[in-house]
Amino acid sequence: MALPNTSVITIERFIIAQERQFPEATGELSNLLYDIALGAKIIAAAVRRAGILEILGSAGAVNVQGEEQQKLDVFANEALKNSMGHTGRVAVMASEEDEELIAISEGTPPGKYAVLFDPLDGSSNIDNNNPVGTIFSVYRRLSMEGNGTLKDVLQPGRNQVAAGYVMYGSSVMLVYSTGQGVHGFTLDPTIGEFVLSHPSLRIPPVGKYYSVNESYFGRWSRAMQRAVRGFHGDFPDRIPAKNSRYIGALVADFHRNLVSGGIFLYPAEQNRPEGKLRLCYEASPLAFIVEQAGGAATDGARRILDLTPTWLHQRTPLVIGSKSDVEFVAAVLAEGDGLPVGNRRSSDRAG
Ligand code: FDP
Repeated sequence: MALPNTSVITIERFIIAQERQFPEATGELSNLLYDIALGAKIIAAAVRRAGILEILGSAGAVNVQGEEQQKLDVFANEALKNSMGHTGRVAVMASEEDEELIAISEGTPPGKYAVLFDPLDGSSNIDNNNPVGTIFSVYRRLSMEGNGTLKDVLQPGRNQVAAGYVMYGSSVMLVYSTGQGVHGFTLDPTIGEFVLSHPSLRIPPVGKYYSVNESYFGRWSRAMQRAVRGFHGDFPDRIPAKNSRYIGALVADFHRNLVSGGIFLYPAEQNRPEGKLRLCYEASPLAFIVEQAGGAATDGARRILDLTPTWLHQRTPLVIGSKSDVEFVAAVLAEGDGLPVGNRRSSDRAG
């Protein structure tokens, strides 16, 4: 039997090595990232049990310890709050699951970071055993003392000092950036550690895939319809045709496109004029990651990282992924709604 490699680079070792490049660093951010990794492991363990709990659920919504089963997104939210709230590294938190700001635990001295998170993104996938994720975003606080305030969390995405996501898929991966490239770690369940598996990720400039919920096609602007027709191969002189992939879980769709090259879109549509995704919890952190990997993210026109949120749960249209693909969408949208949707290929017309 082959023995495991004893020189693996764990996330802790990697974070510490990165920190050493900055002699002025206090280690607080490193520890905060490690707190988040711990929260992710706790969530990962619960996600793995979710399928079986669902099956055993017919015996009643009570687990083996006789405790009432908690919904997984509520559990994930609590796990992250608990992994960060008592450490003295955080001044304030905000979660997609909470209407208001989350104050740090009483008796804990406030730290210098503000953390925002979407604890379980794509949670509707849980029932089908499909991947889900956690997304997080870290800012240095702006307020000077006491507990953090709204001003600390409503910062433009370009101010992030770190961002990342965890994907609970066939394996569990944590991908993060502190502004020095994007690095991916895979949870080795045998040792319970995230180990470096994808150092210095770069997204290809032109992607293989496009990911969008096309059932909304008829509710998009004509310009957006034209852009997506470009991905079908309707404008080969402007953009090569792509393959379609849509899981419907942002982290999983984003991760595939980051690694293999591609573009994810969640445009505005008639029923959701501001799109669906949240600027603070989804768009901004993933925009930080994608830019660090050489890609781009816009709301169709404006760079996501330049948008300053005015409230915690603000939504935004999102176009994110390989740089030239994102630029193609921006160029087509800039042409406006006046042009016809597209030149349908003769093969389409015949049908
Ligand atoms: P979900 O509603 O399952 O939580 O942010 C929410 C999100 O999933 C994203 O993960 C996903 O990309 C998107 O919504 C899917 O929305 P549609 O079902 O409208 O395509």
